[in-house]
Amino acid sequence: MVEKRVQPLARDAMAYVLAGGRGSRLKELTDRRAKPAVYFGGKTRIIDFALSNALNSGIRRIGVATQYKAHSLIRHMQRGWNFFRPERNESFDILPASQRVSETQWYEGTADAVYQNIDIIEDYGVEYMVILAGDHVYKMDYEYMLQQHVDSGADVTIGCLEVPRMEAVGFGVMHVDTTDRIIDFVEKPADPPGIPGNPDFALASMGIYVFHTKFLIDALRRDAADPNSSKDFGKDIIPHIVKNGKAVAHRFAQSCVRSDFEHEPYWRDVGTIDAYWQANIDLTAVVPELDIYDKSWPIWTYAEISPPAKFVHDDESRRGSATSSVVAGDCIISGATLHRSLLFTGVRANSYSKLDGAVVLPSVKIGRHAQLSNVVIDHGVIIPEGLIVGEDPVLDAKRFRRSEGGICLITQPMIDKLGM
Ligand code: ADQ
Ligand code: ADP
Repeated sequence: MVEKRVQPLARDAMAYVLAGGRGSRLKELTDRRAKPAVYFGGKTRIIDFALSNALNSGIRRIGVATQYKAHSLIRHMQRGWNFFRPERNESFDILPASQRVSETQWYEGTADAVYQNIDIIEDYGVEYMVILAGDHVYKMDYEYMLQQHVDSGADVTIGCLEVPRMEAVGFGVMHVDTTDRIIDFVEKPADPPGIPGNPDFALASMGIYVFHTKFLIDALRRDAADPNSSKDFGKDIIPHIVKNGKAVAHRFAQSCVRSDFEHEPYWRDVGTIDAYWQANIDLTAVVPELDIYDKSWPIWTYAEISPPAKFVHDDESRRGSATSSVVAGDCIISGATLHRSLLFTGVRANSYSKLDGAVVLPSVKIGRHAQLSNVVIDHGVIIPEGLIVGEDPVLDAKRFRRSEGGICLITQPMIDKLGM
């Protein structure tokens, strides 16, 4: 008799995506939408990476906790992530902070964003919970992490990355023994401890946790009853388990999904204008570090059905061309020149305009003779004729949000103030 294949653990897991944080270091880009809803890579939004990872890993039950400026995010998920069928034991729940536990409360911290929906989680009756952050760009097969969790008998398994030591100030940092059991965990230390034998690097938490559901629920209830707790995974739940239970580190390198093109494990926070610009522009490289064309690990999204991109090049020396660029559907490059730029759906670039190092969000219109370098242009902005950005740093900083790295974020209110 043929032996039945063992069911993947992912089929008995729920992915719970925390998508309520603002991402304030993205400045005006998150004025109207939460960080997970920010556009990334020409067609997708940041949250599509965590959601696609869950789906590609075999997880069929997903919950997304939203809070800050959730409209754009909710609309995106309603349009693009609406194919789950209860008849097939699948579900996709959007869980806005809705004062379900007490009438006055929003989600206080990340643990509270799960605690307030315990009844929903219990209803699913799944064995494992995979807690994810909705605001990172990476490809990962969570099945490996689930397997490690079960094999090691851990109370919690934490996804972790090696990062340069001083960059670890923004992360939870852990100390592990030779079996990768976590013996110490400090949330956002001012002076992060290095890895023994590799002191210039620290082991940073990716904010990804696997629990047995029952253990998680007990931990959340205990934490909720503690008046001194800030109800946060990184500050409260995880340090408590490290001290009183068994916490194990899962190395991202073991479960990161890489195509033939990708040499290093790829994970980006894209939490600042500079990091956001860089990660998008990186996709225009000859061989990008992140392969978004890998059919074995597709990044699912909502994308409008759009006509093809068009490049208009005529006899009146209006040269519509793009080199080293990524251009989505419904763009019309009419006598404009693009280099090392990434255009989302529906951008119009008019004659004699020039873009170099431009990340252009959907539906932007670029007027004739505009010259823009090293910019991020927000959704729907209308760039006036002849606008020049990227030549005079002092003037740019007065008019736009100019980052430390010299990238200008351009939004419509900033353009309106110019009176051009
Ligand atoms: P932070 O990066 O500071 O630390 P945090 O602000 O706790 O992250 O947010 C984690 C996730 O939860 C984000 O996806 C955010 O959008 C979401 N979120 C925040 N507040 C929320 C709320 N009230 N309701 C719903 N969702 C909310 C965490 C860990 C660190 C780890 C880093 C890795 O605490 O230990 O190193 O993530 O980025
Ligand atoms: P997306 O994030 O999908 O690009 P928009 O940029 O259209 O969406 O808007 C994000 C959120 O801000 C939506 O909730 C939208 O209704 C709201 N919004 C859009 N334009 C304005 C505006 N001018 N003033 C206030 N809110 C706006």
